[in-house]
Amino acid sequence: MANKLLVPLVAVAAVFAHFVFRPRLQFGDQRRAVYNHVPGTCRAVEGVVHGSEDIVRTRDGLAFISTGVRPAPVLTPDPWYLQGVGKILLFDLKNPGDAVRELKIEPEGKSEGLEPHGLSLYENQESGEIRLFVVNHHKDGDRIEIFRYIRQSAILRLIRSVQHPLLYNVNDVVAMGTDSFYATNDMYSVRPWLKRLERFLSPCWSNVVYYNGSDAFAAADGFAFANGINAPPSGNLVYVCDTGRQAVQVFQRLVDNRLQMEREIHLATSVDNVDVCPDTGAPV
Ligand SMILES: [Ca+2]
Repeated sequence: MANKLLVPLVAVAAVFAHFVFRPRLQFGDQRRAVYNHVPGTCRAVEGVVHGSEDIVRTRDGLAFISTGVRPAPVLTPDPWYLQGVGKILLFDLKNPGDAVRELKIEPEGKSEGLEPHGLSLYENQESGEIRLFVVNHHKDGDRIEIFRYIRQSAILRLIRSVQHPLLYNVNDVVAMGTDSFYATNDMYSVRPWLKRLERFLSPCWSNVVYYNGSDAFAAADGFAFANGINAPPSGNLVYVCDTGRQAVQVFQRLVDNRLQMEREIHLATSVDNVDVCPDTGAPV
């Protein structure tokens, strides 16, 4: 009798474990496929002490680097990374032998509490203006900092700081104009223990928010973990990396700036940031 009961109990436990643990297993890359890429000769760039979460570069080869972001509370914090100080660094790809340099932020004092995560550039072809959009996990809440880069003095001058109730767990940003952008909220929960539960159960409550310069709304939702976001120069598509689904999702940008799913590119690995090929506009 006991054996007869054991069989259905094991079957039920197996189904339960499959649905409960699968999202966590996928996110942790335990089923990952490994591909061998040969990008060419690599060397470490001096001056980036605590790693980098994102890098963006101008058409003429200036790379802006975010460093000092702390590990998410759902991960086991590494004491080394907890010592990091938030900075924006600059690396000139035309002078690759040089080390990075830290960019000064104006007005003075605005660099306090900076914990930069995702980055995006907006380059005005006519005026030459370069704007850097920075996801900042400020101690008083997430925000998007919009800086103007002053090339002559290598300064980032703060133009505006965008806070909105819909920007609460921001991971990455893509500039669509001088003051407009899409941003990903990688999770819905804000409290650390709820984040752990959400990461574990993966209920797909993550979303993408559009900010039009004065207000924001959810442009797309239902992501397991919306991470990197980018757009081709044409601006008619938006690419979103869903780390939980291990895929890049391609969206059509509608006239009201909401996003409509066009296709999904499965990559069999936990995708983070996405770049854009400057020649073709394709995600890379
Ligand atoms: Ca990211």
